[in-house]
Amino acid sequence: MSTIRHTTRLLRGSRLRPSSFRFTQTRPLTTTPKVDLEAPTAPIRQPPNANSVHFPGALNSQFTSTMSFHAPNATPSLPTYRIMDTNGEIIDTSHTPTMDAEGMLKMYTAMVKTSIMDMIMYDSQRQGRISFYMVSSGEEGVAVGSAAALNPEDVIFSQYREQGALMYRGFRLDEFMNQMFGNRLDYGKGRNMPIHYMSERLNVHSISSPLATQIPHAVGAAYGLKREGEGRVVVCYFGEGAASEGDFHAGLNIAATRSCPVVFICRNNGYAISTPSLEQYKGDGIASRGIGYGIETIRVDGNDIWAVHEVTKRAREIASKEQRPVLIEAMTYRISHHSTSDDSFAYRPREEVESWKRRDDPITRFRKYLENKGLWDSSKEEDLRKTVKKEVMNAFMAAEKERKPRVREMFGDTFKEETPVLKKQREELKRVVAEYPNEYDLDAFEDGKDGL
Ligand SMILES: Cc1ncc(C[n+]2csc(CCOP(=O)(O)OP(=O)(O)O)c2C)c(N)n1
Ligand SMILES: [Mg+2]
Repeated sequence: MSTIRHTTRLLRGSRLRPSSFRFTQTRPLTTTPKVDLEAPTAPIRQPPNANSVHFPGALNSQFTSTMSFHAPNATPSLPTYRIMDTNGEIIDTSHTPTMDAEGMLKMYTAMVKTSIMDMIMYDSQRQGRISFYMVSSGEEGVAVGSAAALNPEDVIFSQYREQGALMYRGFRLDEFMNQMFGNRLDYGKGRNMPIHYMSERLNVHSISSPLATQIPHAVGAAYGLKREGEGRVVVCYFGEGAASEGDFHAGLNIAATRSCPVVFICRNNGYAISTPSLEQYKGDGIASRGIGYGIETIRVDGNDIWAVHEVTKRAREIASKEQRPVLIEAMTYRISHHSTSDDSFAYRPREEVESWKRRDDPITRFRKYLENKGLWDSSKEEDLRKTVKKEVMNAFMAAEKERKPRVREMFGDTFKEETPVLKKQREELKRVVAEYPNEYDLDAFEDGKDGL
């Protein structure tokens, strides 16, 4: 107890001055940080004859003389929130969406554009024109519905299957393509595999291959935004498989204990490559873990774009106004193979995939809603698809023709200035290239061999 009080005094005394912290946020701190350290002020005591627990680690538990282990299957599963059924009909009219037609069509266009880009890029990998791709088919409702509920200043950290969120935010097709071809216009300077997008302009951090590493990064950024005090929030996407990583647990616990304004969005799409969700965990999905960490949590039908939109909007409001984290578990289905390196029919029946595609595709569901409203029809659909295909192909061909970044770029950006060791390695490469010109054709790279 005395340790708690002593620590509290220490923290109060320091007031955590902004100058003692360094953040990766681009904006300087202009306002007094509004950080509530939430240290307990009163000593925690066990009053005589108390009927509830007052141990420092659990404050609201009643004593009982009935011995009962809490069996997970005795607790009802968390419900799944839904607004619109698979026919595009609103189930409960008290939740009728209020978005204007322009907003709805913007969401629909982003979904269709994402799915067309996915098809073309998947095929192009099969033709050997890009090295890798990941399709988000079946999950466009989660990415687009959530992105549409955010403010543009909110910061996004994503896993790799949320291209719909980028598309909605305004990441252009040429930007997608430049990254996938790793050409000289790629913001990542060709250093990453395809689909590792980033956009400083749109407040989207770089995707990173090792699973779940974005979660603690997102929480740290959210803590930075809390100190900035302007109400921006972080949105962090991840899959249910990534939630098995230690980073998930560390990230959620830090977010809860430090009250960080972050909305966690878990896409539970049924699989982590070949591992079905139900082999990945024994509990009630990912949502039950949020509650375990003391985080307000909701489970939502991820194929219902309106439900995703509404819960994200509310979650954003909680995170921003009340400065604490929220977890959304969006239930969906991965229609695509995991990636171009996977053949999912080796571990799941083709009929299962076909049935989801036919029964509950988020694009079809939203299209039915728009048609019911008189906002969409098959001729509009045909026009949109034709236009988007052309746009994707134009961006594709332009990016494919671009030169690759200068070869020396691969030595840059790890250190502020080139270190003697890196300089030696670069000069050695230059020497090898000059000695074996037939082995190293650098014509496809900007400035050719002089780019070293
Ligand atoms: C730390 C780490 N372990 C393993 C992998 C290999 N890996 C890539 S994606 C993936 C499955 C992730 O599943 P999930 O989080 O559910 O996302 P989904 O692919 O279903 O969208 C695995 C195991 C990795 N990239 N990083
Ligand atoms: Mg998954």
